[in-house]
Amino acid sequence: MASETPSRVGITLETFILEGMMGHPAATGAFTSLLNQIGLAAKLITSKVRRAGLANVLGYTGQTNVQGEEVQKLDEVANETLIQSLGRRGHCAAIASEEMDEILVLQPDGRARYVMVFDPLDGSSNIDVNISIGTIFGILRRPDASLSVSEADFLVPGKELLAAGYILYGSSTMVVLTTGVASGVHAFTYDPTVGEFFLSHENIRVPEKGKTYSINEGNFGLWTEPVRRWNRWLKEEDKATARPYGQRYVGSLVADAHRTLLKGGVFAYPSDTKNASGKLRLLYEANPFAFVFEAAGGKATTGTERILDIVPTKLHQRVPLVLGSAWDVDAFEQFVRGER
Ligand code: FDP
Repeated sequence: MASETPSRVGITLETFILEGMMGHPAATGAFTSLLNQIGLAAKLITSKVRRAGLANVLGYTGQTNVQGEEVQKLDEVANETLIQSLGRRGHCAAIASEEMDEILVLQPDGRARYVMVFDPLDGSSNIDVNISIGTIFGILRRPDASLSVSEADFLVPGKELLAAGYILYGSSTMVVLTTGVASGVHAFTYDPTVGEFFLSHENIRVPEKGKTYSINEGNFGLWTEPVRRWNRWLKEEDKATARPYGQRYVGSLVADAHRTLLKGGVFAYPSDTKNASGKLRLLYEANPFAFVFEAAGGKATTGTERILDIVPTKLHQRVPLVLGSAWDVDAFEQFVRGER
């Protein structure tokens, strides 16, 4: 009888990475070190996020607190924390951040073979109201490390990602990480009493079909007709397909996508008359999540094209994003094609 792989639940993120459990051929010392630096940044940012509510007590952002220090905006703090953590070991040649207009070179010589993209604090409009926010990241290998690092290193399709994931600052802090389909998607929950992330969700699989949809429905009047028809269809009654679907929308991509990953269903931020190319950013938001969802058996599309196939033309490019259970993403595409 074939023996089952023993569960790793309960091991620390650091052990998981060090033991090479990601199973990726590129998991050299440099790569694992980079992953560990993300774990460190997650600890540092979570400690700041957890104290964010106290900004009201200690001084509003942009003002001076009772100690006479300037209170920095939390997304800037998260950005700087990531830059410092990733710059420390010299494995990351450059970063592209949602917070910065241009790339930032961290290691100009050819020894650093990786670059990283991140959105340091996504869903920032939710900070002031104490609702879940997150950090999104992706790691790419430089096509040619002998050339000087440039924007071109970042303008590659998402299918080239070596690793991607996110940190969710929710009722607990969680790091969700994958190095692709072969290694699967794993989630680590933070225990603040010991200061460690422990493997809590091993090999996450998106349910094949869900029963919730997540979209800013206030944009109904701005959507294209196929998107409106899809939206009306979700609300019709049909036992066979579990409709009407329930509606869930936090307004923080990390929170909405994380729920969709675990429970199934569909998240959508389609293009509309206000955002002709969608609202979300290809490099920092759509690609890392598309990589995670595909590794977990789900799908991610613009409605007409697989997200991970898109060749970016600029760093801050926006893209329509629909991701979730394979059945639900297929249904969206069928509406766009006029097949339903
Ligand atoms: P935010 O504007 O608060 O930073 O990418 C930004 C984002 O949040 C996503 O996290 C979220 O999914 C989306 O925008 C929400 O947009 P709407 O407010 O237009 O629904």
